[in-house]
Amino acid sequence: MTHQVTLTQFIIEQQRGLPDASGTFTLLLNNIVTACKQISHRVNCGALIGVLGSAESENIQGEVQKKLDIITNDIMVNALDWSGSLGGMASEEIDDPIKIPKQYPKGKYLVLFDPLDGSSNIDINLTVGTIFSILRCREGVEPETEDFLRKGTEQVCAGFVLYGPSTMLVLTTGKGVNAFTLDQDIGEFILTHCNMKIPEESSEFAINMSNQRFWEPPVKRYIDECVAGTDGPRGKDFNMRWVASLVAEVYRILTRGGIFLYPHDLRDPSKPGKLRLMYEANPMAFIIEQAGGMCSTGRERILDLKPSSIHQRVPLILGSKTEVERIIGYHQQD
Ligand code: FBP
Repeated sequence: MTHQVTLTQFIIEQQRGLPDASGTFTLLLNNIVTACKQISHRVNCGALIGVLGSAESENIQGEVQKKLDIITNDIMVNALDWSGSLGGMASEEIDDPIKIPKQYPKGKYLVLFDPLDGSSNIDINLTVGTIFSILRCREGVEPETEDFLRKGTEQVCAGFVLYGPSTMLVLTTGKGVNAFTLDQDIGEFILTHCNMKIPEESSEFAINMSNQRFWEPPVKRYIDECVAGTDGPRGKDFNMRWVASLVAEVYRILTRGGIFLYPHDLRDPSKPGKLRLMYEANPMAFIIEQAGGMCSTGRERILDLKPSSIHQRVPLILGSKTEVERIIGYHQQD
């Protein structure tokens, strides 16, 4: 029988030999994974346990929260606050950084997360996910908001869990991208996709076409050329997908290439894009770059942006390298 590598074995082997490896990071990751298994179970049971539908509340983004937005946020917080590995947390669903309760020790990491990405898909039984980003922090002090506002290049780990036909974890610690599939029978994530690499070229794009009239000229030009197919300057046909779940779009791009755009939107100058830098764009950018792809606002590399607030929004363009380079080129010519 072939030996199956569990996530725990994979992480311990990756950490072995690192000069400052104390096991704290392994514990933190283990706790995130435990939370995600609980979320996977809730998402899977859906209407059977009454978790679908809206709650009577809005989050900091002014979006109506789903019941599962609140439940999954609580699952993450409760799985992480006691461990002693964290100095603090930040969540899409909570306005300010979440403090570690006084009775627990504070640790050397910060975690930022979107507990349920793509939650508009939950009631129609499509793929959703949890996204997380891990940063180091000053040990033993109460982190201020400023301590969280660090460039994506400073992430020590990023990952997302996909609750789809199977539950999968995609992970990077800066040494490539690996994906693990949850074996529901034994409750373990098993390494199933080693060292994932995004094909450099592709002919598939993902964008919400209903926002077309609000796009800037470089994005409009790129999509117009894709849609023109063999009759246009690209001389080939393109395919389109839009799941409306960032986790699902990124996973598709990791497996067969392509490009995803949630570009700058001229509708509302106070919102430069829809997606959030710190717990959506940054972790995805770390993963995409580690898999050989690119991630940009169209004008700047996502990982080089200096965040101005925890819930900051950014334009997001990610995927196969040559396609992202082309769009950056169109922005430079604009
Ligand atoms: P949430 O975090 O509120 O779920 O929003 C993020 C997101 O769902 C992304 O996963 C997805 O790419 C995008 O919004 C879909 O946006 P739209 O509603 O324009 O299709």
